[in-house]
Amino acid sequence: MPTLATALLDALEDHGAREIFGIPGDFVLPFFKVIEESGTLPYFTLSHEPAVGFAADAASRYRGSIGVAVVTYGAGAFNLVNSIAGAYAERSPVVVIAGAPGARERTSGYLLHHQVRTVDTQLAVFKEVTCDQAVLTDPATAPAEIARVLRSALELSLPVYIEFPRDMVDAKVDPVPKLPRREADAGARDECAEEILARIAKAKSPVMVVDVEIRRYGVEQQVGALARKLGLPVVTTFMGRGLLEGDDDVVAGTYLGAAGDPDLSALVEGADLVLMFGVILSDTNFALSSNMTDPRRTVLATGREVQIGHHVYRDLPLADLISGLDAHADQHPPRPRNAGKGMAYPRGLAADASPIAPSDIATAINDLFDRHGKMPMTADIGDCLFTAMEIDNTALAAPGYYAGMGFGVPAGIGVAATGLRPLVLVGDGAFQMTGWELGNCKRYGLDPIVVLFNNCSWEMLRVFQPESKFNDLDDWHFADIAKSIGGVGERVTTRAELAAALQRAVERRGVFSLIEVMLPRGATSQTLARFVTGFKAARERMK
Ligand code: TPP
Repeated sequence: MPTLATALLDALEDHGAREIFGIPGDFVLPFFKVIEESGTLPYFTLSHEPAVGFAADAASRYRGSIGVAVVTYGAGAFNLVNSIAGAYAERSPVVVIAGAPGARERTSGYLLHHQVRTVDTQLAVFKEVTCDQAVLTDPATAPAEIARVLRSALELSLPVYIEFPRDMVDAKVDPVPKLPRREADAGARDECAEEILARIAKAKSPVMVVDVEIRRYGVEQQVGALARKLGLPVVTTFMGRGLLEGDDDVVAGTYLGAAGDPDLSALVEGADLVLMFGVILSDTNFALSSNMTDPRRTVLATGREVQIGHHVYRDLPLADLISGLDAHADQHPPRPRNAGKGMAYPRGLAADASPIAPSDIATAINDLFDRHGKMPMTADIGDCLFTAMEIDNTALAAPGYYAGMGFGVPAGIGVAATGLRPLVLVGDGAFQMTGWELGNCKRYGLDPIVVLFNNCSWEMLRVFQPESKFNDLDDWHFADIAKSIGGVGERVTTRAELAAALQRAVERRGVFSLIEVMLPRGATSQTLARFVTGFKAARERMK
């Protein structure tokens, strides 16, 4: 009979986990020992729990499977809450495994260190930011509980919480079963697919809008193929940027409403039918839009539901819907192909002695991709994410909806842990929060390339409130610190230096590269400038 610790690790692997991120503490030390000694999954320890959550989230996004974050009771777990909140908001199935006191300790009469109000305060908090929870206090029921929460994580693509009391690690248990995926009712799936196809057949200018759930549910390729079959143009949302990389024949670009390419916005806003697949109906995706919530022209498939006009098909997973549409599509005459005109991204940076503007970074990266091939990316929230919209469509993990700072660097470490080499975009404010996690790259031989937008400013806030002096930050000379934490740092101030530093970084393997790009305060990418103008105009209209 396996122990609960080994059964849990085997179950994580069975359900698609490929690595573990964590920080130990006494309540989780016995489990960490098993993690290390069993060798079931490789583990990566980081410096601060928010980064553990971001790394697990990004690894999950890139793998299209569960991510794992292991932390200690209380002080560790509460440090993780914000990252898991972000994972919940952005539909990322991170499995939180939190240590906890054993049964005897719970009734000792003492307050336990790391305890807040009651012993179960931690569970209560995580109930708000996870979709299912299990507290492993009974060896007889623990395997079934683990199986249930892991299925929930995969079915709902949301974080789950497993509380692992430290006295349970060696309990003998049965292996954890893998529960079958619950599929859609075939009748509902077919009826829904037929209804949508009939609407497409009647529409004059239909368009498909896709967002992160198509990756979370592993149907990205199928959605691309369906769009091709139906002759529909596809746009990604802001949050969904990076989806369908390589499907340039169907992807017209990223829809940014008033902040984006006017032709692309007209394609979406002028459509008489908008098929939204896996879309988060958020303000960051659609605040600058005029009519994206009009039920008369929208079909919205999200969160295992499909809303058509004013009615809803419940419990209809996206994967079933897409396969239903594919199966029935042949009965409808194909439309003439309309893929939009595609996006043109800036190229050919003049490598001269001019100061660097944010959009120059996009140009330099596009040039780099032309020479060396595309790289996967992570980005933080800040102008760096808006600049990412000017870079070729390449895989991207970023907090485009939850917009929590500090994601970029640890997410890059999470992606590097999956075996890819990411390019990380981050602002100096966000780097101050989690940039030091780069010091963990050396131990694991990870070599992300980090492009740090140093404008000595919280520029995203300045654009909305230029009069406030609190948006001024000091110059921390980040590149100077890279060497002492095991990487190579370069500070660049001209376009020529930027292009050369990127080239050197891509050729340098085995250590992280930090390119600190000095930008004047007040300079933003063209995309952010348009976003701010559009946002302010929208706010005026709401008054
Ligand atoms: N705290 C968190 C965790 N997340 C946030 N989004 C904010 C605060 C509010 N906020 C949004 S953007 C921003 C702040 C403080 C400034 C970001 O600064 P920086 O990373 O330097 O990027 P820049 O805006 O200069 O491009």
